[in-house]
Order: sequence, then C-alpha cells, then structure tokens
Amino acid sequence: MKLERDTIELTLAELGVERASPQAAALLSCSPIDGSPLGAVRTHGAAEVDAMVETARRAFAAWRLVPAPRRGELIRLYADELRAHKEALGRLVSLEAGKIISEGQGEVQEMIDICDFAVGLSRQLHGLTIASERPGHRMMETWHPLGVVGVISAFNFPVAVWSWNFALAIVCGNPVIWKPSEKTPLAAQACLALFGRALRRYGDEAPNGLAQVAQGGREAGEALAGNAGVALLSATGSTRMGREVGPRVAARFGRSLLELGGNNAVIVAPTADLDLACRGIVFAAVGTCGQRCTTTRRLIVHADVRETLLARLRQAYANLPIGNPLDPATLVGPLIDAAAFDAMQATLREAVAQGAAVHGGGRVLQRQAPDAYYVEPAIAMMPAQTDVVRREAFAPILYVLTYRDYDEAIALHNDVPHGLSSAIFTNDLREAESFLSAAGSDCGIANVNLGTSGAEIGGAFGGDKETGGGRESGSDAWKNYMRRATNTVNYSRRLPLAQGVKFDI
Ligand code: UN1
Repeated sequence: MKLERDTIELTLAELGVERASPQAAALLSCSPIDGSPLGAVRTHGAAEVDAMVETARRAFAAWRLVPAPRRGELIRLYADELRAHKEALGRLVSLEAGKIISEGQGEVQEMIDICDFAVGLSRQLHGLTIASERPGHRMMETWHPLGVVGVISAFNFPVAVWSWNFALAIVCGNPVIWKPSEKTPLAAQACLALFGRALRRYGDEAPNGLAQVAQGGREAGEALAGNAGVALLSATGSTRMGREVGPRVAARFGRSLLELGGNNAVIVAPTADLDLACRGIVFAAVGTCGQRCTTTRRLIVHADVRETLLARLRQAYANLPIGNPLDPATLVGPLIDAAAFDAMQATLREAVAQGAAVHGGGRVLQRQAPDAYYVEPAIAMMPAQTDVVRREAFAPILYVLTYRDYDEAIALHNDVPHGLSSAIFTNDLREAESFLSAAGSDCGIANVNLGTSGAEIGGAFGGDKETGGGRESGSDAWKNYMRRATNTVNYSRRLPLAQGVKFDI
C-alpha cells in the first residue's frame, strides 16, 4: 500500500496549504495510511503564541462591534468555501487522520452544518426580559462577545471539533486561536487557507487576526492556557490533558470548556431489535478504528440474548473490510500511529490478565504497509467490570459484560469515571424512559435504539464526570462564547430599593 504523491500534492494545492521551508522549525505530518510524509508546517513557540493573543485582542476590539448578523455573513461565506472544497478537505482528513472516505467527507459535512447553524444563530443571540419587583423598572439580560477564544483539538476529529468552536465563536464576536493536534497540522492549515478565501470575499469589515493557528506541541497549548488574554479555552482530548489545562485556566479565572475522554456503553435488553443493535454497536465500536471519544467501548448485554447477539457481532467483525481508507469499500482504516498500536496491545494483555477471552485485536496488512498500523477490532469477554474496562483505551476494543436485571445494568453502566455517551437497545418503554431519566444514564448523551457515536450538531455535545463537563456545538452552547450582563433600567421618578430596604437621605 503506497500513497500516490499526486493525490497528496493535488489535494494540498486545491486547498491552498502552504508547507514549511525545510530550514524552519518544523513539524512533519505523516499519513497513518502508509507512514509516508505528507508535508511539514512551521511550529510556534510560547512567545509567538503570546503575540497571536495580542493580535487577537486587537481583532476582538473591532469585531465585537460588528453586528452579529454581519458576523454571520462571514461564516456563511466560509460554508460556501467548505461546500466547494468538501471533497478535497475530506480527502485530506482521510490522508492525515486515516479516516475512511465517507467519514472524512462526513467530518466536512459536520463543519458545513455547524456553519449553517451559526449563521441562523447570528440573528438569535437572545437575552431575556425579566419581571422586576420594583415599580417603574425593567430588567433584562444582554449577551456580549466574550474575548479571545483558544481551541485545542485532537487528531481524531481534526477539523469538525474546531469548527464547532470556531463558527460559534466568530458569530458571537470573538477571534479564535487554534492549537491543532501535532498529528494533523495540515488539516488545520487547510481550514485556515479556506477561511482566508472567505475573508477576501467578505471585505475589510473583518479585522486581521480573527483566525490564527499555533502549531506545535505542549508549549503552544500551555501558552494558551496560561495567557490571561485568552478568555475561553476550549480543549478536546484525553482526561490527562484536561487535568493539566483545566486548573491552569481556572488559576487565572479564565473560562474553560473541556471535552475529554469517554468510556461509552451500550445496554442491550431482552426485547431489543438485535439487527438494529448489531449495526449500531459495530458502527460505534469499530468506526474511525475505535478512535472517537464517542466510540462504544462496553457492551452490557442481557444473558438471554447474549449468545445470539455475540454470534451476529462475531460474524460482522469477521467480514469487516480493513485497509486503505481511501478505498470506498473499506470500513476500518488504520490506527493513528505506532504508539496507538502499542497501547492497544498492552491493554489487551492487561485484559487477558484480568480474565478476558479476546477475539481479534491483532495487526494485519503488515507486509503491505510496514509503517502503518492496521488492526482487527477486538471483542473481549470480561468476567466482570475490572480496572482495564473502567479505563478509556483509544482503540477498537469492545468489552462484553453480561447482566440479568435492569438495575444491575445501570449500575455497571454508570460505574466508570467518564460520562460522555451512552445507549440502550430496548423495546420496553419503561426501560427506555428510565434510562433517560435522572436515575438512568449519567452521560451527557443518552440514546435509545441507536449507537453512542455520530451525534448531530443540533444538540449540545459533551459529558460529565471525567469527561470534563463542557457542552459544545448545538442547543445553547453558544452561551459559552459570550458574557452575560444583567441590566436594570429605572424609568420612574422614584428610587425604590430591592428587598424593600429603606435608605432615605
Ligand atoms: C470526538 O470524538 O471528539 O458524535 C467527537 C460523534 C461526532 C463527534 C465526535 N459527531 O461521534
């Protein structure tokens, strides 16, 4: 398996991606498809990130005064660029992150969807009018732009997750500085280049510095977290990363929006439609090679349907087309890199030590692609929810646990540190409603009769506990990017005090 240079060069040229000169301090991007280099970008040190914050602060002073619907127009133009170059940007996502073509395209579609959502929102940044207890007074709530927004994103959604933040931040009046994953720097350059085209069409109402990209590793991320000029830092990645970033931002009373790990489970009840369950589980467990934060990692199946469901799952797993993600017939592409492969193997060894019977999990296509890491997704039958099951492993490993009564299933379900996504397959109304109730799933996303991954942008995305508590994308997530002012206006000729306090002078 070898990538054609032409595919790479034409894709980057269409998107207008500039690569670093060989003498610059550079970060090399390699494709997980065959390990070959795609190109390098210049990295940015802490001082440069600080300079970006200064530029963004100046941009903020101007951009916050542009009426929100006009700000929306810029995002509308950006969505035009994304529509025109969806194919190429999706291909770049596949080349750089190893996603299958349809998921790479889907990621760009997710960007277009959030842009459309943000354009509509730009006319709906509504506040409330509140009944005042004082005569001749009116109270209201106003939402103002917040300030510079920093975004740290992960390799597995190299463009969509940034765009959730970016599109909303821009219509809310805020410039954005983006620190993409070190593993997917070119996708970020492409997004920036396409935004540059939208800016040129928009004209000079937009200040310089609305979108900037800080490439590099820890240093760039730490600089964003530590700089008091960054009003909101939205960070997607591991819980370990969140533990470092969150307190650093909190120490300077900045705002953070954390979207960290997940250990998502599917419960399959005795009344479940097993065809539906099988399809929902396989997509969510092996899609993106198990590298979504919403990947199904645990299956909690009722004893009565366990054997039937497992037979179907094994059959589906045995027929999975694993290989080059650019081939439209492929469903499972490669892991991101060697470290991901090693971590998966170490996790499987640990699972065996804790009593697992493991099917699959081994490396495949090694001869065809010696510098890439293709694996058979694994199913691990567990005797109990042991330590290894309670940890998030970013690989296609599906742990199987068995239950007999519904309460036991819910207890197992919630007994992990994370709280991102969850699902139940059942045709029993009581179980379905109970799963969605306060006593049911403790996750930010809870579904009935569909899998844990592949959320639409219209809902709020995120979860609680060690997932970090942030909510991005749809619903009222825009409020993260604005500050709220409570305003009271006295239109009377008296000055009555609240709470009936008397203070006559
Ligand atoms: C992520 O894995 O970080 O719901 C985001 C999903 C996608 C987003 C996942 N829409 O699976």
